[in-house]
Amino acid sequence: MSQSIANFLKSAKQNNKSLLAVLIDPDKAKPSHIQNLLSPKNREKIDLILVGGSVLTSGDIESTVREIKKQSDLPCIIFPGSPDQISRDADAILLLALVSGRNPELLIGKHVESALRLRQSQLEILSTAYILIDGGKQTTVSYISGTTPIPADKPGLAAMTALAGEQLGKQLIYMDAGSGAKNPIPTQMISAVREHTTHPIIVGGGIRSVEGIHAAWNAGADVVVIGNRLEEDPNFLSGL
Ligand code: 1GP
Repeated sequence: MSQSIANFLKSAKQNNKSLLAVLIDPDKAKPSHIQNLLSPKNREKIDLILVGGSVLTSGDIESTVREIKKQSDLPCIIFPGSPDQISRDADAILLLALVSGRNPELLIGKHVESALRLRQSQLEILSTAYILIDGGKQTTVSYISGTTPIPADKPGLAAMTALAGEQLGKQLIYMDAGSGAKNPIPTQMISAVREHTTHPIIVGGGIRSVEGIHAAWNAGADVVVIGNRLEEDPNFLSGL
């Protein structure tokens, strides 16, 4: 794609266009599976592809990105669970600072480890304030990160955290209930964050219905991320 992902997000925002992202987990990403997720009908509805996982057991990021690129020309953004999840074939990477947590490794330590490799990759870097919200059960990301998510009934805390992220210079806000969350992020919380930042807001975790996608968009999300639900039913987006 010729324009940068940052500009793509900015112009979608200016044109009030809500975006849909699909999360592809390299552990589950056989070529046939990617083909199902990125069927021509789904590609009409999908604006962005995120790829990555909190922990990879069998999959690898390089071959997954290559396969995604073989099958579609949608923008492909790495959503890394660790510093080794870098592929120069992707279009960009979310450089996540886990600002809802107080784990220094995920605020600066891992970033130092990956700084040189990232520069060499020449990937577009999207500096992101990553905010975990309690989704009703412990998710892999909260367990692995050793951090406590923000309680779902504290919208003010989420808003202050997002604002602090913006003041620290982050370009994007990612509010995540974690993959497979029992409950999606409450719309009141998305709205509270929306009131405090003009930066693009990505929302994901536990969204399992088309109504849930619209609810998050209407509350102020610029990008909604769907992972598990589309894996279970590749036709899920037909109702969107
Ligand atoms: C997790 O937002 C993503 O970061 C996707 O979550 O798999 O629950 O849709 P789900």
